[in-house]
Amino acid sequence: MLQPNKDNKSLPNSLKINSSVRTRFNQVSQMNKQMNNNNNKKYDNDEYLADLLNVIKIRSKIVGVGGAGNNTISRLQETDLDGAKTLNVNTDAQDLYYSNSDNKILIGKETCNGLGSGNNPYIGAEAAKEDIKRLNSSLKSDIVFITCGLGGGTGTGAAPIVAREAKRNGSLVVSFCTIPFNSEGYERRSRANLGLKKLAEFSDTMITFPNNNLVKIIPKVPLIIGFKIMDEIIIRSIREVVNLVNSCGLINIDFADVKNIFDKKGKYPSGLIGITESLGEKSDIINKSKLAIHNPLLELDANKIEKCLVSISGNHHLTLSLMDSIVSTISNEIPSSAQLKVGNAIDPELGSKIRIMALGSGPISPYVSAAIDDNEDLFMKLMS
Ligand SMILES: Nc1nc2c(ncn2[C@@H]2O[C@H](COP(=O)(O)OP(=O)(O)OP(=O)(O)O)[C@@H](O)[C@H]2O)c(=O)[nH]1
Ligand SMILES: [Mg+2]
Repeated sequence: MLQPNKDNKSLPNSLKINSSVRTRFNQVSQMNKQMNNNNNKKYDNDEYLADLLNVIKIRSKIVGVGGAGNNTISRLQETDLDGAKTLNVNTDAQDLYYSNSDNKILIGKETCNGLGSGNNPYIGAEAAKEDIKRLNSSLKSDIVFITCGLGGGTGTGAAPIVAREAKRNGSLVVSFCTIPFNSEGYERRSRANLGLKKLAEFSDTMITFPNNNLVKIIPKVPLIIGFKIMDEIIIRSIREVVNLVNSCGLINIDFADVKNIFDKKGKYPSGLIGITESLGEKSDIINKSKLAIHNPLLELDANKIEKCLVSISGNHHLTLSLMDSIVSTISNEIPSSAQLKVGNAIDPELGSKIRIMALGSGPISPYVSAAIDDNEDLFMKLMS
């Protein structure tokens, strides 16, 4: 099979421009009209189609900011991530050196001398501003996923600047961030509150994981293991969303569905994600479907869901009856007025397992609304 050609040899130079997917698609449409008028047979071949697929492919970038963000990206690189480029951004040269990503940017060489921000989000933001041009040009993508741990200096201060630059480039920005454990102290929580507000300003959707929710589920876990589990949850979430986006294209309405969920809505950008796996036994399928829509790590009210995308993956033996159980369980958990779209992917590597991913919009994270409303007391109370 002919593979999409990176050089787009059969397409004019204008299409190689780093423009948004919508612009690229419009350019292709214009070109097609001209080609039809000229009855130009040269373009009716596989080489052209392969190049076309490359041009309209959704470009995804995953950016880790600060120590926690860099860790997440390094571990994401170890998985079979396909179809997205990764970028690590840090003020700390050592952390950045030992991290693993497709590209790296050491921000704030003047401000921080490669030594980190010293827990100061203001310095983190200044460091990002120092390298604003390099950041901006590295972020040119259709979708930018940002990941960081809020509460320190670099992620908290620089991630909002990264999000702002990505938005300036016209990208859809989806931010995955953690809120510190209560035990990390008042200062960290307070910094997280301010950072969350700024990051929300430039994100289309925020997926906010309060670390404390992990304590509620597995109370005896040591801090370091807690961080590792959170990393794993974020990695899975990003990887599954990237896979979903990659299995779509502009010509496939599924990309519009993903965008429909993540596009900014109102004052509080807040999104739901839940991923579960089942071995396919009926009662387990029902439990795992409920768990996906009521992700206990997020504290979001499924009754407020307005739009919901459910992606069900399994091997070739996934039956219609199991699919039906998943969809009817989830339909019963969300308002009848909610828009529900279901996708199905075949993944032979899952063996007998069935993976359920729910994405939703409508419910608002209480952390996001408290931060945006400058209600620090409520933010602190939520964490206690
Ligand atoms: N999931 C996860 N969270 C972490 C990890 N390390 C730290 N965190 C969380 O992320 C928050 C910010 O920590 P870092 O990412 O190390 O801080 P930073 O952004 O590098 O900021 P500075 O080092 O102060 O410049 C912490 O308060 C923790 O809640 C990690 O390895 N995994
Ligand atoms: Mg750091």
